[in-house]
Amino acid sequence: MKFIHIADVHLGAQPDKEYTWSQQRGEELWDSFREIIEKAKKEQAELLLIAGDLFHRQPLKGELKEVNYLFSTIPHTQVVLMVGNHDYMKPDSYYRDFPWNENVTFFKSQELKRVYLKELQTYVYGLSYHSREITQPCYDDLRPGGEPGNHILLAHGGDKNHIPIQFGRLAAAGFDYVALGHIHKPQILSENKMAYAGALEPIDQNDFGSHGYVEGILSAKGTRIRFCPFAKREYIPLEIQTNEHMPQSLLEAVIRENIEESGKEHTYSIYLVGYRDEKLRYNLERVRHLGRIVDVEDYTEPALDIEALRRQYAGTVIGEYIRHFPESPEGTQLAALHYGIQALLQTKR
Ligand SMILES: [Mn+2]
Repeated sequence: MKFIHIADVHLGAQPDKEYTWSQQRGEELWDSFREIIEKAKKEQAELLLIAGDLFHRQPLKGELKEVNYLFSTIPHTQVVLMVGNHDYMKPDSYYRDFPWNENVTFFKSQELKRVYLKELQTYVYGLSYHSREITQPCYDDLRPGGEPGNHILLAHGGDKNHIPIQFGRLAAAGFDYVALGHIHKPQILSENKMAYAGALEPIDQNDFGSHGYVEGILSAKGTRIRFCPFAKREYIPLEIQTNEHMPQSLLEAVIRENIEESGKEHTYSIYLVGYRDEKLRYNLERVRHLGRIVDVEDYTEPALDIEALRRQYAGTVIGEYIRHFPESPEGTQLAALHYGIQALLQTKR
């Protein structure tokens, strides 16, 4: 049996608020979800597992209708859905009595339940969040039943306030697969047994790295899973090494080049590290306009004018210190010279 496991789609989120592309990014979350449905159809996945936080907040009725319509376009795929801490089931939530399409199984209760998907000879275990936080470790003592067939756990959480999980114990519980949601970074926690699919698309600037879904096959030989990158964009931290011979224009050229190389579609946080000309302060506002940039931080230090210091402090401890370095030091020697002089100047003060 072929399955697709997704989580944390966060429909309704508006990533990168205050940036010009924010609204478009919100649309992209929907596009990606639609494309996953297409994928399930094309790949003839028999099971689509959605491990919570499909929505970023309470879904509107129209949004549930849209999602349900999409599910109806894959009638040969069984969809199993739970809600997470973001879209948790409020007393007046539209989730409560929404009439799902017949290929959709929805975990309504906060108590752990088990459903049997007859055509797939598969039991799926799960619950839904009825509050923003659940601090009880609901999954730790869970064991699959002994009936023949596949036994899958669909779960959301894994931190202190969202169902803490003892991962080693859960991996050994005996499930054929544990499909996890909540942590946005995709990670296979137990080979072919247990994984966070991660957010389908990265949602905020700390969701670094590749995002997508988990694809798996359950057979008599056991379970096989792999992570498939799928997201349209990534958040990339970009460290730019500066030096005192790098004026603003050159800095901008270097950043532009880096962005072109890694992909203009991605969203960047830029960190400037190294030395800069003593008199220069980089214009970070200009840097912000070089691409999809959400953060620029300047950690550069002014390069000292060694020649001037050598003259000024001739015959003193500082002059002596400088004398021990070659004429034009590089790399660690240069760093040692700078840190040393700065320390000595500080002591002097
Ligand atoms: Mn969550």
